[in-house]
Amino acid sequence: MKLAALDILSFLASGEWVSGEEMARNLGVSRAAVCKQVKNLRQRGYEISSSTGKGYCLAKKADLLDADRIRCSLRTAWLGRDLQVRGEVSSTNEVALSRVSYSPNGSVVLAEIQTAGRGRLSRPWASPPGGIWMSLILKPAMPLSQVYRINMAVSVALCRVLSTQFGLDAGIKWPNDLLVGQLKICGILMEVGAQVDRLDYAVVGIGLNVNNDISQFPAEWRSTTLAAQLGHEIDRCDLIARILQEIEMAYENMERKEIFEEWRRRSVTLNRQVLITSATGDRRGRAVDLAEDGALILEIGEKRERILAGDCIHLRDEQVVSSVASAAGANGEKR
Ligand code: BT5
Repeated sequence: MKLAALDILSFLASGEWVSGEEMARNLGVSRAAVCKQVKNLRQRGYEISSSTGKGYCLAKKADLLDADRIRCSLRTAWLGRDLQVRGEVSSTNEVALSRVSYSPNGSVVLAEIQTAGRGRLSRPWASPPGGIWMSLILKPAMPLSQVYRINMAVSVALCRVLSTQFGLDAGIKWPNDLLVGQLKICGILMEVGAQVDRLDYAVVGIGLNVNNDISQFPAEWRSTTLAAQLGHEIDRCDLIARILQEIEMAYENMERKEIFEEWRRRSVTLNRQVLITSATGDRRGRAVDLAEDGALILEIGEKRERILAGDCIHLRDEQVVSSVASAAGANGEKR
């Protein structure tokens, strides 16, 4: 058998002392092979203590993205089974797009740092170390017109993780930002390829602030991180595995009405006064409903309008009383 670092890691994951001899015996390899993989793990940043008589102990789980550690916790059938972890890339979406033609459905690209992380409309996405910057390659057999279902499934899945795993009051700001309170913790960027009306692929980029430093982010971004919300750092490898599991579940049910209903229920945009900016101009009104195809139903005076795409700014009540859209640009709860 060829020994992999993952085999050793699964023994050490408990944080208990494990003897080299025990690992070697269980894995059917030599002590020297165990030693070599321990060295390999140390080079990857794991702090592994060793003691004569006791063996090895994973001293502290390093906050490093590691494909093997993610695989140790991964419970999915297909999502993330093809997993790439990179150090520094321009953008994981860009890497995923360059691999899309030969990658299987469910492939995932992750990076510690993005130097040119992007949001919608080519806006920048700040991606220092410590966050989860991840792109999923999905190839569903569906018409292009149904692509909004992927958006809904992914944002619902992420929201479930934040609320059930961490007890956070997370909500979805239309169309698919995740907020905790009024602060942006996560953004999603979907880039698709299609032929006529048939979807070839969707690359879904997820940017989740976890342990990363946001002190240098402009205040108007109104951002937060999981660590700031919880008061302690989070093991990103376990979290990635959990997120992929929730996404796989929601994705497999994305044609069901329940996903839409949950997306609607988790909306923090519904019933708010909003300013929508889009290529066709600005609209200001009350978000009175969300339609099954993801459209925002805006009530403007006596009229109702369906908004399919655009940027959404939540307005504070005093801005509703006062007038003009310019106030929203400067002082609106921008995210
Ligand atoms: C988004 O765009 O929210 C989608 C962000 C998707 C990022 C992921 S990371 C993995 C993958 N690879 C990529 O290159 N991208 C995806 P949008 O709604 O346009 O929001 C962008 C705006 O959010 C910026 O203009 C800033 O105001 C703000 N922002 C930038 N970085 C942020 C961060 N780390 N946390 C919170 N807000 C941020």
